[in-house]
Amino acid sequence: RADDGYRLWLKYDELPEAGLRKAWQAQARGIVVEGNATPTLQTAAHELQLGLQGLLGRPVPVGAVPGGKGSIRLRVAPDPALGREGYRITSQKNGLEITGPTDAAVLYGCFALLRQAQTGQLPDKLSLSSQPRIQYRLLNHWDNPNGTVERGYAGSSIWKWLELPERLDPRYQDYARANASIGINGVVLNNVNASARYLTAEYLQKVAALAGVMRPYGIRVYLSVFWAAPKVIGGLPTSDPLDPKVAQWWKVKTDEIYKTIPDFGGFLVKANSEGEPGPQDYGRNHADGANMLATALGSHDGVVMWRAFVYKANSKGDRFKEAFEEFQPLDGKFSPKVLVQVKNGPIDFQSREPFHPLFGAMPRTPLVLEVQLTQEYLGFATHLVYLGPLIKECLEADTHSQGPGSTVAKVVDGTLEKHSVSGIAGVANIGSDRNWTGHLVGQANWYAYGRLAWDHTLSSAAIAEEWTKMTLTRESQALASLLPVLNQSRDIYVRYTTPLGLHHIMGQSIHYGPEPWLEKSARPDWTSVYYHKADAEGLGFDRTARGSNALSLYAPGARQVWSNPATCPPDYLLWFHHVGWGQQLSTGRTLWDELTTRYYTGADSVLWMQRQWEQAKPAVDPELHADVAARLRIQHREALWWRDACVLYFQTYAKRPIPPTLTPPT
Ligand code: GCW
Repeated sequence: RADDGYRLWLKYDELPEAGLRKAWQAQARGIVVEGNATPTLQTAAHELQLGLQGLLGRPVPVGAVPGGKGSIRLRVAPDPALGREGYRITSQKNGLEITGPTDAAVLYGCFALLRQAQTGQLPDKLSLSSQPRIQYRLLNHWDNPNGTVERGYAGSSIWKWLELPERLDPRYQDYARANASIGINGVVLNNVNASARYLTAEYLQKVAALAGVMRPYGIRVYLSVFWAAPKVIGGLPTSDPLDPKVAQWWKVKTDEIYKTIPDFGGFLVKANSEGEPGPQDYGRNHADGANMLATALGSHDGVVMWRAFVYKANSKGDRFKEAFEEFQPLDGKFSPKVLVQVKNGPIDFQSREPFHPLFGAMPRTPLVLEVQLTQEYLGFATHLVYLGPLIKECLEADTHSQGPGSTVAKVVDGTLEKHSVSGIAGVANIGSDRNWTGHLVGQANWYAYGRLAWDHTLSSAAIAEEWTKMTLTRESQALASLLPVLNQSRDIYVRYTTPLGLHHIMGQSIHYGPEPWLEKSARPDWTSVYYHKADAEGLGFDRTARGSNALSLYAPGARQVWSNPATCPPDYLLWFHHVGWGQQLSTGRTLWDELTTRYYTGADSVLWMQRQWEQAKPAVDPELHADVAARLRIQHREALWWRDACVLYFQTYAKRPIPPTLTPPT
């Protein structure tokens, strides 16, 4: 029986082990919803039923169980220890009970229970509780009204705008179910390079129809707004945030939105970046813009997420510093309904970046962490790259803003700076491909993002294991082959594309494949030479005091880790230093030898990934296995392309031979 990947990690095939199945059957003879059966509780019961029936291979009715024994009870009950969305699963005399302070919490508990069964745990003496550490856990879609997806590699948009609001594609519900199963509670439907169209009455009806599908799954919809909407669709001569007519237009528009979508989540804004309009067009700043929208939201339960990804042509500056310079001085100036959304690193979703210097530097502003699940710079849908380690690396980075241990995670979850709101955003990798994400392992990235948004203390490896067991196999030998592939894939990708802290040397505008030689572009910071700075002496961007001094943006404790080239971890070296080709590194090799070694061993590691994948073949669905195996062959071809392009190009500066150990005789 072939699998096309559509079901994601929610597979619910019958548990193969009779003992395990029996144990669960005894605990799951029926499902009882106690109290008021809200749409979300009904959804919870339905999802639990669907999952258990598949896993146990027999009907699990919703309703009272004769004799009472072996029922799973769903109950909303106040529980101060659980926040708003936390759940508790307990074993009681008559069976299992799933409780939480809200119906959405109970829904999360149902999916957690299913995960236990799917990953092969026994139901006996279950006692589990968990609550999310971050409040707003969002996916950001970069989807356009015409069905294209900016930086999307899995087909076209899943939102069929021309069919809405009348026709609801069944896929919307499957999307909502997948998100709810990992605790995602908000979805920005459209691209941050936004069309004003979404704010028209016509489109708000369509948005409302989608919101109706998401609502029972505890998911709210949000919109990205086009800053000049008051001009484009409002007929005003300006979109100056301090113009009372503009503010009034947004107020009226916001009220209209809430009339149409009562639980609307709020606005996401990209302003004055990459040519988008914004408050600076009128001499105002980001806080003026964000606060005006916050005022328009008024007493509605919604927020403004204002992006800090801003940069413009700046021939003398260092793009690394731009967002910091524009935003850090505004700390304390944003109204309470505003969160500032910051990418994980200062440049743009590179395969490895130092954490963004704004984390820890805006203690009076809640900062949303934005990570990118769509693999714009990480090989689109042809490279197997599990992003758990990348996201964790950022979350665990120590900003030192309030002494050691001031991690990005603690900034983002609000505990370090005592914020009552917190948020995280993942740029979605979802499209109309049957398997949703193009590359099967893209599903793992969607999954890992949700799990980390819920609980950033989970380990990336544990999440990979969960996902693999739910999606591919629970067979232990196969797991032993597959898990190292996932866990090492990101490091391998870095090695054959941008080792040692190289960044932004990919193909221009498409962002695919290597183009380190790019010297001319519309703007200097859209070239490659701007970033790698290769010359006869060496390689890398000097961001010390002798160079752009971007290092000074970090708190002393964090800065110290990177400031000395002799002690800077090699993975970050060329982010901060211009290093001589013959310079001996802490690895024992010269820069040139280390660079070439990483390119060569990185590309070779893709062959290792292929062998590992092959070993798991008997335990994995043939269709899924073949699809990934084919993509791994593309990945190897492209790893060689990266390796040869970069090594040969840098060699024109280094003028050194490729170490003979790396080029075995053919
Ligand atoms: O990563 C870059 C992309 C743009 C994107 C921009 C952003 C949506 O190349 O396509 O635009 O970032 O994050 O705003």
